[in-house]
Amino acid sequence: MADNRVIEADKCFCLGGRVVSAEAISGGHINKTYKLTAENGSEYLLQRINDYVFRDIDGLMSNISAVTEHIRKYDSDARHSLTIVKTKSGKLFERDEQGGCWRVFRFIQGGICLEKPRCPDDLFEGAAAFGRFQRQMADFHADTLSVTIPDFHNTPLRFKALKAAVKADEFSRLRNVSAELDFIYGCEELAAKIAHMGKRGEIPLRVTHNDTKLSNVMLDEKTGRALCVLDLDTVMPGYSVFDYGDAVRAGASTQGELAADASKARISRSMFEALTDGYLSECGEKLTRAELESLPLGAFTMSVELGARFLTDYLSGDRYFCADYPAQNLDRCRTQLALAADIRKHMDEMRAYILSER
Ligand code: GN1
Ligand code: MG
Repeated sequence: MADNRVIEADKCFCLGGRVVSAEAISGGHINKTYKLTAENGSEYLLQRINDYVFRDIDGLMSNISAVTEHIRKYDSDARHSLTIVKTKSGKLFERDEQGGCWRVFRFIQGGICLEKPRCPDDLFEGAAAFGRFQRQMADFHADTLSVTIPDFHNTPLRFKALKAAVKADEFSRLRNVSAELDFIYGCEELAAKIAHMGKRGEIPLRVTHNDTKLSNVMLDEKTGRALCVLDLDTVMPGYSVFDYGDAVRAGASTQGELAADASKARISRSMFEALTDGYLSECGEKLTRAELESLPLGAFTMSVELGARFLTDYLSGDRYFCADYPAQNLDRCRTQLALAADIRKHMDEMRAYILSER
């Protein structure tokens, strides 16, 4: 099935009759998405999965199937979890003649996804959805999941990759980045702490989402309440502090990832509090004391780690994160580092808030 033949999805998938309309949906950077309407009025999301980023599509789809079925044991509302529509031969996805991988989900009615919070309540709801996910998955054996991107949040390895890119300096960009490198290298020990705690078993390996930004949550368009979490491709074994930390990094900053003035990125107190309240209202009781105490460090680590990833990509010629102009990944890096510096200053206060509220 080539992209221009998506209406033929009815040949492979169990849909409500013929496809009568197909519309491309923009937004995602990784997969291609179309909304389909079938003859009987049922609506679906058809996606072509990016098999350059995700090498093990069988493992990825089995993960999503296992996780969504597990969630439905606790909450059978069809709007509260993604539902895979299988192929006519009972498979979770279909491979076309060109090797492209396709899958279908039921379309969730009356939902919206926000790129930015309109108010702190939106962040509360978004974080509550990820907290609920954490709570519902707490009794699921994380080690039965496939690892869809190996070493995704292995911070020490991200530092190693940066050092290799510095050494190679393939594009002679090193001369522009000395301040950024000094900052990142100065964070190395602190940013590796969670990885070490995990290795020593001081925090548990759990089922984590790994891409906990607000736009990956569907909210009810009328009530603004969270319906379900989306983009389950990076669901893998991981640490809750990174899910929380990535949500803070992405959602509670005063600046977006591409700030006009990167040096101005700060943590917003009101956004941080709303996000923390939302997340912990759902899973606070499931987290251990060590996890709760490490949440601010998770936010710091995610900012530094992503800063290091952007810088690595800048030095390596923008191979991973698409760049609209040559220094875009350097600008993205600078925003993350300014945010990391501000989080580091406020970690004690953040910890006090987290612990006093519970
Ligand atoms: C990538 O493409 P998107 O927005 O889903 C990246 C995340 C980063 C994010 C930063 C698989 O996510 O880790 O936090 O960009 N995802 C992958 O914008 O690398
Ligand atoms: Mg994603």
